[in-house]
Amino acid sequence: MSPESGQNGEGAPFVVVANRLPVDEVMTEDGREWRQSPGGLVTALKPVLQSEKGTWIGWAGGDGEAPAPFELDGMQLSPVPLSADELASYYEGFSNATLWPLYHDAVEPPSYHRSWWEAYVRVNRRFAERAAEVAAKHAVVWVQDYQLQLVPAMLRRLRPDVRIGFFLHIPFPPVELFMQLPKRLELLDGLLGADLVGFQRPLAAQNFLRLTRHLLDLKPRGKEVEVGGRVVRADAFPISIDVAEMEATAVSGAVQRRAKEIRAELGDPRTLILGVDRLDYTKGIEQRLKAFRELLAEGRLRVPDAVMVQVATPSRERVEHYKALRAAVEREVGRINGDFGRVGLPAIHYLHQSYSRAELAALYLTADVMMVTPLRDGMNLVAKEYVASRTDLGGALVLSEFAGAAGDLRQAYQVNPHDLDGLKTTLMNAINADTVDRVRRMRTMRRYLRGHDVRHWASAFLTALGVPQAATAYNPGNIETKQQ
Ligand code: GDG
Repeated sequence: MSPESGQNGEGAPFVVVANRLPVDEVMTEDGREWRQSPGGLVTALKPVLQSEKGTWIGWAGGDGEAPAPFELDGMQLSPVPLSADELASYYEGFSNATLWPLYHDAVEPPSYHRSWWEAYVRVNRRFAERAAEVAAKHAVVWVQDYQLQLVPAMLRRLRPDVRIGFFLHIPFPPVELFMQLPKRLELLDGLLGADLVGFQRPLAAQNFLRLTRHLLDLKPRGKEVEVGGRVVRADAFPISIDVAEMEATAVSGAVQRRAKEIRAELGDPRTLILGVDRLDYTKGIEQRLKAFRELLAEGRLRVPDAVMVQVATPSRERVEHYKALRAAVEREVGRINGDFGRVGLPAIHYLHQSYSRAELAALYLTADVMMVTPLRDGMNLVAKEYVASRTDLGGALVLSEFAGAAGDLRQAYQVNPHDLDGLKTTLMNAINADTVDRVRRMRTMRRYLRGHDVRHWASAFLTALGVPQAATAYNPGNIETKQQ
């Protein structure tokens, strides 16, 4: 066993296993150093990692050899290597061109290749073996997301003493779709290695339990199913964001000033419509653009009164469907600006770039209407960030009913993004809503979010997994839930 080994009473009592480590390597004057990457997951897990001296296992970026284990801000980080071939087959291939489309209602056709599957098994085994090495006796291991669905069963075979949780950040498909997978039995078996399988929405947990009946003839009861003499529990734990951090960013003087500046730079429009997404075919960017174009064509919206900003963060650029999506979106943006823009006054500002958290917050603050229109989305954190940033109770959220977030943000202007006329009407309703209605909706959603932030999510999951320390690490009494 390696020096990291915990089987003899040393090692980590709490282990997170995720495709990515929560760090980025940056160049500084003194050379390279690691910085914590932004994002809710690390914010949520850090308190337990710190208080439990826990270890996070994941890929550190880059191909070839992985860096040696290191510590960052009280978190032990254990990098797993991925070769260039594995990045293409395990990550871009099986994870992002097979599982990702299939789990999102097959909105693009999934591709099946045996070599991708072989790489997926190999990489999952590597992660499971590392977890088996670093986990202390009776440790709690929390595995994250669709890239690592085989890890729970692999780890259980290596270390039957540990408690295993798994959380799926994306939707879990209905039985009929899952059945397409050539390796459906192996994947289901992988997940059933966990003691607790967490999903974003209750429907996903139900899909999973139904699948155990359909494929394995098991007899799920309520939220539990017995398999091999063990009980596996499946339940919903809707993820959230660091609400306090988002609020603090939004109220800072610099962000407030930047929000005004952006508005002025856009020509002080009466209505500013915003979209912020990874450039992904699940996000419904094309539907949103089409709705905007038709409203301009019908004269229901006019440039420069109304302006749209679409941030489309570069994503998975080597995967074919993503290349095709980029071409389609850019063609549509070009068409809209060609038809409706004026010199110095484009109808839509399209930004295929990554921005700082502060710049995103400034955009949220100045947007009159935020459009979040995915065709299918596990949760959608952008919707929650927009609501959290609006401490002024301004703005309106148009939200697809196919985003997990629709179950939490019920007062949003909800919409079926496939129904173009409905999308246009809802967008106009959001634009023209009276202030009293908009404020009432925003206040209710903000109140909900404040009581359900990302720490609440982690604490709920770990408590259900039977980790009593979770409650102490989060000290919920200290989390501010003041109403606003
Ligand atoms: C998956 C599931 C689920 C975006 N552009 C920039 C930037 N972002 C940030 C957003 C937000 C995050 O990325 C995107 O999160 P989403 O939830 O919206 O979507 P996915 O990336 O698809 O996430 C999703 C999530 O996992 C968590 O479980 O909600 O359903 O698909 O935080 O703000 N951040 C910065 N610059 C950008 O340009 N800094």
